[in-house]
Amino acid sequence: RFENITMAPPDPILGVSEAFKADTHEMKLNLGVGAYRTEDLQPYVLNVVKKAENLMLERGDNKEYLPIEGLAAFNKVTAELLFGTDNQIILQKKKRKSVIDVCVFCSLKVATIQGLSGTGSLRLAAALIERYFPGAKVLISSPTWGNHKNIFNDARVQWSEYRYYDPNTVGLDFNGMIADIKAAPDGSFILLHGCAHNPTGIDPTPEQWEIIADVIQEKNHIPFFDVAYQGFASGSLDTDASSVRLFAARGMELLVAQSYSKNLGLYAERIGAINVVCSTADAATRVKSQLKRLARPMYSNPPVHGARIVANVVGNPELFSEWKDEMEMMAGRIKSVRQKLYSSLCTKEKTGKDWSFILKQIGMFSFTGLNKAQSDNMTNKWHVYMTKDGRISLAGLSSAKCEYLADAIIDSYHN
Ligand code: PLP
Ligand code: TYF
Repeated sequence: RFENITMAPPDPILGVSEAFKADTHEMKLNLGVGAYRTEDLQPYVLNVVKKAENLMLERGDNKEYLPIEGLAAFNKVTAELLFGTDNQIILQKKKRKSVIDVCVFCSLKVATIQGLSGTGSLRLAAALIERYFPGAKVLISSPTWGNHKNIFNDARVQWSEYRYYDPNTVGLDFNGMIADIKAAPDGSFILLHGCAHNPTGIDPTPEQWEIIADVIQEKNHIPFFDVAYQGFASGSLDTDASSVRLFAARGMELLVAQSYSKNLGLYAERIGAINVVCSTADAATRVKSQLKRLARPMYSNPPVHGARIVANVVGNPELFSEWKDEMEMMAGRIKSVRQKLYSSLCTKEKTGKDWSFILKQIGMFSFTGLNKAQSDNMTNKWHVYMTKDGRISLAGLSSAKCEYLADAIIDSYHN
């Protein structure tokens, strides 16, 4: 009976926005959810998105169902964006059929299907693991994006954590990470944030990625990338995909979930993809058929609008180049408030505390090192809304509010 159902806890990230809305203080600041804001702290719709939508209207695109695997033009460009257009694993071999060259899609070594953004794509991959790798374990970083645990719990996939964050240095615990990946049962799935680690903003260096790949290969593990911020870490789409490409270049099998929520600002369109890189094109065809089989009873087929936007932007050289400019602008704004926050902290801090970790972190977030009580002080006293793990979203900060935020952080630290 429904009467017996208890209250579910609120989402620790999305719940912050609810509390923010209810606050009437004039200085209130929402640094909870990772969503890009303009300098006026307003949501931002990219110009290239508006242009793509206009094109779609002009063409009179219809609203017919998509196939289970999603929009073909989207799947093609999304894999290209991730792996690079000239990557061997996605180059379509041409087979001669009669007099016409026919592109044979099944010659790809990667099975790509459109997913319900990053979350839905991760969930589909989790379902694949649950069905075809019974008993396999997924290793996730400590800490990680909170929803990872929910996703694997609901898919009934076992997970455990590998060390990642070192509170003493507010940096990467690389030795701990490597030791834990080594200690995991052979053939485990290792969940890695492709770039701009959420929540810490701390990424391995290219040299460290090589070592991570070595260990994963030695242990016969399967890397499972979550790429939610391609373009948002460095401002360059290619640079931010280099971790994934490094693994792919070694000929490893891998899973990669992609999201366009952040880099194209398509949060509510729910557009992303799951890519499964296999060792043969044959295996990729079979995996794809199974992904479709998993998707069918879950949601039948994915939504078309966001997929068309991505296909139009990434697939059109002019819009693609404009997108890169806009992304650089967004990443640049975040970098500039990061710098300003750092300078304000250094000027105001009287104890000589070293704040340089803030500059070393990348992407939308900064992990401040504030504990739960200090984070509560930020919210209760200063009306700064953030997650209780000490993460702040710099995408929700304006340069006008950096000084205020620095006061709040310093007060909370010494609280
Ligand atoms: N993975 C990470 C690490 C994230 O930070 C997010 C949130 O942006 C996602 C996945 C998925 O987000 P979405 O479902 O909106 O694509
Ligand atoms: O970490 C964040 O803020 C983003 C947005 O259930 C998000 O990843 C947060 C929670 C959630 C979905 C997206």
